[in-house]
Amino acid sequence: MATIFSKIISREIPADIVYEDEQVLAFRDINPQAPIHVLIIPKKEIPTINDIQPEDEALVGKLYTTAAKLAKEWGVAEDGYRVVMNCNQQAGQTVYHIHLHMLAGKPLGWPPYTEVMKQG
Ligand code: DGP
Repeated sequence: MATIFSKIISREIPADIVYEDEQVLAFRDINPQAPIHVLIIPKKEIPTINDIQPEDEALVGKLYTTAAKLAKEWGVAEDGYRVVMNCNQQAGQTVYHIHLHMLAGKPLGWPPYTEVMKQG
């Protein structure tokens, strides 16, 4: 089912897009929890982690390689960064189009959910 992220992919609604190729799109989160907070999404509509199929494995892997590529470009790869993907309501998923949160630019603390998931 189409979500707001489909409308970002199709440019029906604006977003601060930082990377795009044929398979993935990355844009800044509208409610950033860190100096760098981007969402990396597949262009293919996959609602949750539970819906990822074996044929999607390379595509999902690409979300991670895209995060690493951006981290290197932005100079945060060595200091470190966090990637998180929420699944369903108890994890705080609000948009049902899988997305990798990439957070960087400050100490993120531990456990991770104190920063990232308190909204949920
Ligand atoms: P999650 O809770 O894991 O489903 O994260 C959804 C994230 O999506 C949340 O951090 C806010 C962000 N978000 C929701 N709507 C929009 C939007 O229209 N534009 C942008 N850039 N981000 C959005």
